[in-house]
Amino acid sequence: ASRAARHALVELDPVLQNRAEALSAPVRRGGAVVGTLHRRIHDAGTREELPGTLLREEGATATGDLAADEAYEGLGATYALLSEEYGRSSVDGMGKALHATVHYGMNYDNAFWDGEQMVFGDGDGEIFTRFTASLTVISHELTHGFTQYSTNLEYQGQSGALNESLSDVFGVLVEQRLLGEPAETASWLVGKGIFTDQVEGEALRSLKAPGTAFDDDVLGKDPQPATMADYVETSSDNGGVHINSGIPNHAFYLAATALGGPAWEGAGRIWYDAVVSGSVLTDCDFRTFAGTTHDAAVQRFGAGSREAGAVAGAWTRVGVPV
Ligand code: ASN
Ligand code: ZN
Repeated sequence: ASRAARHALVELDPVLQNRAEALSAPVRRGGAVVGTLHRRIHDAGTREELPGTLLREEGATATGDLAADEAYEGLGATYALLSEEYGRSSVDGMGKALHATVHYGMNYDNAFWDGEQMVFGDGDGEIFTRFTASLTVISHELTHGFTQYSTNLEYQGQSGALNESLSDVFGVLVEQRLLGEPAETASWLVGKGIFTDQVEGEALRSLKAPGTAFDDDVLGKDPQPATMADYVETSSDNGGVHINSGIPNHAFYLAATALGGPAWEGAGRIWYDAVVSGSVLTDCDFRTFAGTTHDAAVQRFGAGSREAGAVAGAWTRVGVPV
C-alpha cells in the first residue's frame, strides 16, 4: 500500500485530536506573551537526508499525512508545557523554531533529537509502527532539546541516564497536562501505541513500574531497574542510559504521587527548576541531581515544606539518599 493509503487506516491519536484546533502562536501566560511557537514539519520520504521537504509550517492546516500532523500537534503540546507552565519560550528559552522530519528511513525503528531537530521513523511494521503514534515519544525527543540547552549532561552512565530520565519525565508530563490527569490516575507510560498488534508490549517504559511491568523477553522493551539495588552495570547503550533511567524516573513518580494532583505543577516544577538551575553539569550523577532537586524544592516551597519532604523521601526510596 502507498504511504497515504496506510495512513488512512489509522486515526489521529485522540489525545492530540482534542488539541488540534487549540494551538496557535503567540503563546500567552497570565495575559503576557511568553513566546512564539514556530513549527516546521518535513518529509524525508523514507530517505535518510535531513531535513527533507517542507510539509507543514506554523499556522497551516492539517496535511492529511498522519505522522506529520501528529508531530505538529505533539510539538505544540510540548511547547505549551514549557511556555504556559514554566514561562520558557521553546527549548532554548529564546523561541527556537521547532523542526521535525517524519518518514525518516526505510522501516526505521526509532526516533531521535539530532542536536538541532527531531526525527521520526515509520517503524518496520512488524514490531513498531510510526513513532509519532505516541505523544510521549514526541515530547521525549523534544525534551532532549530542552536538556541540551539547559544542562551539560554527558550522554554516558549516570549523567546519560539522567538525560534520558528528563525526557521521560517531561515526556509524560506533556501528556498528563494535555489530558488533565492527576498523578494518581495517570498511566506513567512512555511510548504507548507505537507497537504493532503483533507485539504484546504495552509501552516502551513505565515510570510507575520500571521493568516489573514488562517482560524483557518481549521485543522492544527496556528492562529497567526501579532502585539502586538493581542498577545495571553495562557498556552497551552508553552505559545503560535507557536502562538505569528507570531509577530517577521512579523517584520522580514517587515524589509526584506523594504530593498528588497535577504532577506538572508540583514535582514537575521542582524538576524544571533543577534542570535550569545551572548546576546540572557534565558528570552530574544521581546523588548530585537528587540534591539539586531537593535544593530546588526548598527554594520554591521552603525548607520543611511537604514538597521538599516528598522529594527527599522519593530519592531515599530508590536508594539515592538526599
Ligand atoms: N529514541 C532514542 C532516544 O531518544 C534515540 C537514542 O537512543 N538516542 O533516547
Ligand atoms: Zn531519549
